[in-house]
Amino acid sequence: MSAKSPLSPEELLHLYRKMVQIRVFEEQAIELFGKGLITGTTHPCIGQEAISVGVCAALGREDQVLATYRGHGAALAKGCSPATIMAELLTRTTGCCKGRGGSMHLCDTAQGFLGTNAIVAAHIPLAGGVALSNKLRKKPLVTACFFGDGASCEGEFFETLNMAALWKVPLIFVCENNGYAISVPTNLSQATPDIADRARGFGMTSVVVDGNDVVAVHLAARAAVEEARHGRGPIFLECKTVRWERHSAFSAGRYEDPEEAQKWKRVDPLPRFREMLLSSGTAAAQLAKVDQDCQEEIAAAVAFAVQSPSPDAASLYEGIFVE
Ligand SMILES: Cc1ncc(C[n+]2csc(CCOP(=O)(O)OP(=O)(O)O)c2C)c(N)n1
Repeated sequence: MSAKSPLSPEELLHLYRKMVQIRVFEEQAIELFGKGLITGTTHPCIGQEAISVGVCAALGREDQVLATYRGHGAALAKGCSPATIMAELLTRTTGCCKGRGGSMHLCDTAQGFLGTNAIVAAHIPLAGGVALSNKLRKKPLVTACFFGDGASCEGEFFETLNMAALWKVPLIFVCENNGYAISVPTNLSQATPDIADRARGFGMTSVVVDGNDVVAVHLAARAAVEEARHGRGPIFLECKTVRWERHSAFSAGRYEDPEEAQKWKRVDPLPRFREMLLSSGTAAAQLAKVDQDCQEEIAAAVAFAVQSPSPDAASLYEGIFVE
């Protein structure tokens, strides 16, 4: 199986398992949203799984990740439990943030998952601060920060690139360029086709990678982690992908052209990777077993979340102030 791949069969299967886990999780989240069990909204990362999985598989357990409101995949890829993430989506007491955060505010510091953020680009300077802290404290940790193409138009994006490059902090900027910010296509908001070019302007190593090819993302991330870990960071990875049929599980940012809404399916990273594994010798039964395991794991996560209690009104002020 691995004759042509630089990755071992175990590594390839791990990437596949994580991608399926995230896909099934997101499908269930959409279903629960439809049933009214997720209040507010939720932003699936369907079709973008290869990015979070490829990057997080290159990180160690103590390395840190910050992500956006489209961050369920990053949380799972970093090793957070599907049950506690699902419970958080349903704002239950058993959620990773005790039901205080919901879909857009996930955090599990024990897994090095430092949080998702509903404010576009707000976590980018936070990630810069985390990486600077690691550098000043001489901790050999790498921080990865996921964000979208829309976020790369915010001022704090540029400020963080500048300071991170100036201070050589161990940070990997991971731009998930899915071509849209809600309803605005990148060709109407970006002056240059490659966002990676902006990072080069700050003197940073900057790579454009096919974000729908999990192996390509993983190899690029491995190289980036190696650089950052040895003081040669920060590194910029622009992962080109295609957004799912709408911005969120709510109707926002729906493509007007039904043909465009299906575009992500033509480049869907999951069947593509499955094909690659099958053609290089992985047994279909082995992949089917992974699919089945993930279905069962996420069904158990949903049952756990649905059966968990909502927070008591009397606990409203708990966990807000530092004692
Ligand atoms: C500072 C700020 N401005 C606007 C919004 C509203 N908003 C939510 S998501 C979004 C689009 C962001 O697009 P992008 O960064 O490309 O990420 P994607 O949703 O495509 O993953 C906007 C404008 C917000 N949450 N925060």
